Amino acid sequence: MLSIGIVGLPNVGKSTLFKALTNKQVDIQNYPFTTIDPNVGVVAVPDERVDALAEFSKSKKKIYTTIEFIDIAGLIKGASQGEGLGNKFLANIREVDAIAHVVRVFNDKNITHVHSTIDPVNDIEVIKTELELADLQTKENRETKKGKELPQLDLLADKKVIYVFNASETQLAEGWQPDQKLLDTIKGSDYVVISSPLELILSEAGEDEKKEYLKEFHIKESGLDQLIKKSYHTLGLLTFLTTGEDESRAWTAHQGDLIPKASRAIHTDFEKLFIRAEVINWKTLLDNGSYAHAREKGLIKIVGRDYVIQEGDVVEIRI
Ligand SMILES: Nc1nc2c(ncn2[C@@H]2O[C@H](COP(=O)(O)OP(=O)(O)OP(=O)(O)O)[C@@H](O)[C@H]2O)c(=O)[nH]1
Ligand SMILES: [Mg+2]
Repeated sequence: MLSIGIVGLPNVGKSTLFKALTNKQVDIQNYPFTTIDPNVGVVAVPDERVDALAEFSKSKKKIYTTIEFIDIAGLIKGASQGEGLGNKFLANIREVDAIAHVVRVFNDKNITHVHSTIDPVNDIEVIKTELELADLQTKENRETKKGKELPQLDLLADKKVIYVFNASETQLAEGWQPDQKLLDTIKGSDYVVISSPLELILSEAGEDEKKEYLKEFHIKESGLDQLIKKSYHTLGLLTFLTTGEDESRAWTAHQGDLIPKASRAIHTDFEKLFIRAEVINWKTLLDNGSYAHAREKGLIKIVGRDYVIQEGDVVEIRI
């Protein structure tokens, strides 16, 4: 399962975002270091293709892909020397696939900022330095344990980062975007601009209500949807699908994966046992009303082991 660790300074809205993403009850307070023990939650990735295919096949079950989010304690300058809560919590995100770095953009004098001023560039540098220092410790620890069989080092600085700029609702409605200095600081990483309290509202709203809010704030999709898309993009992932009477289901693969490798997601033996597959784009299948129609028109491809899986493919694997 894809996992994402949420990091940032204390009191920047990490847990508010986590709660909006996972709908879990967590402690959100207006003081630094509210979160001590990490919060862990799993979210089903909303996917309209699964819904449409389930209807098409009259599937008994719909199964989405999932993402795990881990919300840890805030980090401050000197955490690696034990400042604040130290950085021992970083161990909880050592194995994540990507880091969501929450950066405070909203200005609210009632909410304490540990540096007293809103300075996203500086805040990002502080966190990056702490992650690097934590990596140094990891390396040193390995040196002292030399001779022992150690698994490959999971270094935080090597992980892909998605920046989450937490803006106020007003900034969001006014179309806030990072300025050039900030863009230079994040060096081409993917980013999203959200308002975490608004995300909380969206996560609790019904479908119609949600649409109203999105319109009001001039945003195309919720922060969750944006964050998922950026995560897939950052990590070079794609989604393919299977459908039938039992279930319609989304699966994750890497861009460029050959179909036998991608089919490991369905069953680890499939990579070895794969013979051929029938493949059709989900939309093409739906537009043609039935497998039979699509087949008559020659729209279902029969592919071998050398086929590169594509976003939105509906596959039926023969083993
Ligand atoms: N005005 C405003 N307040 C916010 C926003 N996001 C979070 N807050 C408030 O900021 C405070 C801290 O939010 P949390 O989500 O607990 O922050 P955190 O980053 O998890 O903090 P720690 O766990 O202490 O590191 C709470 O009082 C939130 O209600 C925002 O976008 N605007
Ligand atoms: Mg928190």
